[in-house]
Amino acid sequence: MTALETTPDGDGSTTADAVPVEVLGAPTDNPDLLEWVRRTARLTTPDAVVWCDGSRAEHDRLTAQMVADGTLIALDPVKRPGSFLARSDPDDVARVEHRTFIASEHEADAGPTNHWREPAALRAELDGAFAGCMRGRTMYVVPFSMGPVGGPISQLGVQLTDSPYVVVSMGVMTRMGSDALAAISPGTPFVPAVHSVGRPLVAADGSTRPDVPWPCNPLKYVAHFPETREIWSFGSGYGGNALLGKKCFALRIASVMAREEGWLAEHMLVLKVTTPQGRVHHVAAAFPSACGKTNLAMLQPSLPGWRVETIGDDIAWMRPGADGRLRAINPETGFFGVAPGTGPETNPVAVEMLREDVIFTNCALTADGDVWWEGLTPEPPAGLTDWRGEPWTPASGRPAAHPNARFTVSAARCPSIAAEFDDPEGVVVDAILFGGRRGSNVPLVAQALDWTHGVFTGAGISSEQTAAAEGTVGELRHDPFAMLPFTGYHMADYFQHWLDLGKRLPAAGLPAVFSVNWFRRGDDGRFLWPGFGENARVLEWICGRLEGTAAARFTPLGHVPAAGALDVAGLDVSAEDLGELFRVDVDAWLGEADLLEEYFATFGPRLPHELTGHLDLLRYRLAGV
Ligand code: OXD
Ligand code: MN
Repeated sequence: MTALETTPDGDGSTTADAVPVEVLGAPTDNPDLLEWVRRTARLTTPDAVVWCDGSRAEHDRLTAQMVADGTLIALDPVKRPGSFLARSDPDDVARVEHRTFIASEHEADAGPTNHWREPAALRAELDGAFAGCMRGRTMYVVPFSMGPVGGPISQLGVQLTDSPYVVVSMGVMTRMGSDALAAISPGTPFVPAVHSVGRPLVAADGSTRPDVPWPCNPLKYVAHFPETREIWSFGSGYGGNALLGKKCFALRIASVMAREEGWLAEHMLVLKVTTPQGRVHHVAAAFPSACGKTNLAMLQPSLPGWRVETIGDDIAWMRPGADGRLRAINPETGFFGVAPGTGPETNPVAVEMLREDVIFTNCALTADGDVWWEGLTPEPPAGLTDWRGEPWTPASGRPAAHPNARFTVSAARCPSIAAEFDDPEGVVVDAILFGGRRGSNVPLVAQALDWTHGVFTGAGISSEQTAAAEGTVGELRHDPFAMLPFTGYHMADYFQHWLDLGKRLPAAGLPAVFSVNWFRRGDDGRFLWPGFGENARVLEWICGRLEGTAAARFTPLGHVPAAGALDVAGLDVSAEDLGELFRVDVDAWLGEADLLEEYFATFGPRLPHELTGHLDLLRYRLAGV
C-alpha cells in the first residue's frame, strides 16, 4: 500500500481544501487510469489516495485499523483465528433494488425490469452527491480482475472507495492488487467503479464530525452506465451495493458486455460432479438470492461413491470455446454467503470453511468472542449479543443474527474447492439448472425438451422472496433466470440473446437444461423433499440423463424421472410425497400460464415469439393431460 497523497499537514487532521490533485509515484503509468483517479479525487476530495497492492500486509493493516476504529470486532484468536465481526447500520442491511439504476441512453434499452435514469440527469445528481463526499477520508484505489488475471474469459476493473471494509472484502472476493494493476496497461479496457459510503467527516465549511462504526447515507445510488461500462455507488457499505465487482460488474455490466460479445454472465453457481465410475460433469445452476446456491455448490452427496466439488456459488461467466461448447469460470475468488441456515446438517463444508480468516457481518456475538446465527446449532449459546449489539435471549422475540447476515471468506478456505477453480479456460458446462423457492406446483426436477424450451423454463422462474434484498419476504415474484435484479439491459433482449446463442452453437454440445425445486410443501406445510445432501439424488438422475441411462417420463413441463428412476433408497420419503413432488396440477398450471402470459406482456414487442410459442405449447400439453 503506497500513500501517494496526504493532506498538506500530513498528520491525519483535515482541511476543507485538502484536495489531492496529483497522483505522482502511482504504481501505474496508464494515463487513462491516472486521469480518472485524479478526476474522481478532485470531485470527492479525500484527504489521501492510497493504491492497494492486495498483499496480506495490507489486509492486516486495514483490519487492525478497523478494529481500532470500531468498524470490526476481532473474534477470539483461538476459536476463530484471523476473523472479524462487522455490524452494519440497521438501515444498510441488503441490496437496495429500488435505488439500483440502469442509465442507458434510451429508456427502452433498460427495459421494464430495471429502474431507468436518463444518463445526463443521473450524472448531474451523482456529481452533487459525490462532491466532497470523501472529505476527511482516504480514497483507496482497488485494481481487480474478475477471473484469473489475463484469462480469456476474465475482465479487469478498478474500484475507488472510501471504505476500508470494502477494500478488505474486495481482496477476498476478487483477484485484487498489483497483478491486476499491472495487467491494466495503457489502452487496456477496465471497468471504472466509484464507491463512497457518502458520509464525509469534514463539512464544506471545514467543521468536522467523528466517524461511526458503519458509515453510510440514507440517500443511496447503485448506478450503472451500460454504454460507457461505468459504475457509481453511493451511500451503502453493504454487499452487492458496495463490493462492485460482484453484482454491479460481474452481472449488470458484464451481461451487457456478454450480449455484445456473444457470451453469458449469469447468476449461477458452478459445480463439478464425479460419478462412482469416475465420469465428470459440470453443472451451472441459477437460483434467486438466498435460495441455497452456496449449499448446493458445496453439497456433500449422501450417495456412496459420488463426489461434488465447488467452482463457484454465485456467478458464472460462460463463453463458447473453439469446440463450440460453453466453458464457465467463476469470476470471483471468495464467497459472500448468507450465514443463517448454514450449519453442520445443511452445509458441513461451509462450517469447516468458516473456521479461519472470515469477515462476518451482522451475525450475533457469543460471550466468548465467537459468532453465532440461527441454524448454526439447534440451541443458541447463552449470553449472546445480537447483530445490533444488544443483549439477546431466545425470549427476545427477534432473530439474533440478521436474516441477511453474511460471511466473506476466500475460496482457498473451501475444503471442496475444485482443482479447476483457477483454470482460466474454465470448465465445459454439461447441464444448466434453473431453480426457485416454490412451495407448490414446480416439480423436484424436470428436463427441458430442448434449448428453446430451456430458455422458456428460465424465463418463467418465479420464487418466494428472501431477505437478500429489500421487499416483502415470502412474496412470489417473477425472477427470470434468477437475473431480475441483475440484467443490465432489456430482459426480452436477454431472452433473445440466450435463444441466439443456442442457434449459434452446435446443438450436440449445448448443455441440457433442467428446472429444480427443493422447496415444495405438502398440504400440511411440510417440505416434501429433505434437500441438502440428498439433492445428490437429483444430480444422479441429471447425470444419468446426460449419459443417456436415466429413464424419464414425459409431462407437460418436460421429462421427469420415470417410476423408480430417482434413487430414493434409504430415504424417509413416502410414495405419496414422491408422487406429490412430481404432480402436475393442471388447473394450477393453467393459472401459472395465465400469470406468465401477463408477465410476458410487460415486455411488449421485444419478447421473442419463441417464448409465447412455448406458452401455447404448454397450454396445449396441459389440455391433453
Ligand atoms: C448475493 C445476492 O449476495 O444474490 O449473492 O444477493
Ligand atoms: Mn447472488
